[in-house]
Amino acid sequence: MNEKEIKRVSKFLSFVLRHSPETINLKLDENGWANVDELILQSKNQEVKLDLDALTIVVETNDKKRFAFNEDKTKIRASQGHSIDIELNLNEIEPPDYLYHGTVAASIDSIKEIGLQKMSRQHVHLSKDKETAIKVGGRRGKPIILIVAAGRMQQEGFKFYLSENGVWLTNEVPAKYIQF
Ligand code: HQG
Repeated sequence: MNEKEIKRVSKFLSFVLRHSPETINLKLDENGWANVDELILQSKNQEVKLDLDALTIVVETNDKKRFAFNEDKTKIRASQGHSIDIELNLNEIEPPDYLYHGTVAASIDSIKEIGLQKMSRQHVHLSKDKETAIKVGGRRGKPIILIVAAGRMQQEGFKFYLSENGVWLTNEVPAKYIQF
């Protein structure tokens, strides 16, 4: 598989495993796992060609490690980024003092007013370094990097989680913890 094919499969998996499994009549369990055989079968009439080899390549080589298998490779799920309501069973964990969020100018006024919100996802996504945040913000235009006082938030009762692929997650970030 070349880069382009890997990206296509990754995009397709993001769509069905994070947002819209019903599009291909796929059922996810309450923890977001899809049965691998069922996923392959239900993808037969789609434009991407899915088999166990393709899934393995995407799980292993994907730059962000967006997807993970269970131990015996019978199930697959997205490690974060869902808009559908699933329980990832993330453990609460102490964040570093500062985390970063990449966004764009058009969102700044609203963020100043109501803080960072989950929008359509299950969590607010934060990055451990500025470089990653620049990439995340850069998906939408010229990136603006916000610095989040995560350590102080946690001390004041907010919960933090770390997804399997290293994305920091929380439920909201009130504006007073954000350095603009
Ligand atoms: C913005 C990618 C107005 C927020 C990335 C962002 C990430 C507000 C957008 C993951 C707001 C939501 C998530 C407020 C937040 N008013 N705008 N109060 N609060 N926003 O895509 O963080 O490639 O849901 O700044 O790497 O951009 O998909 O979140 O611009 O980890 O694996 O609302 O998606 O990962 O956008 O990205 P998103 P995000 P994948």
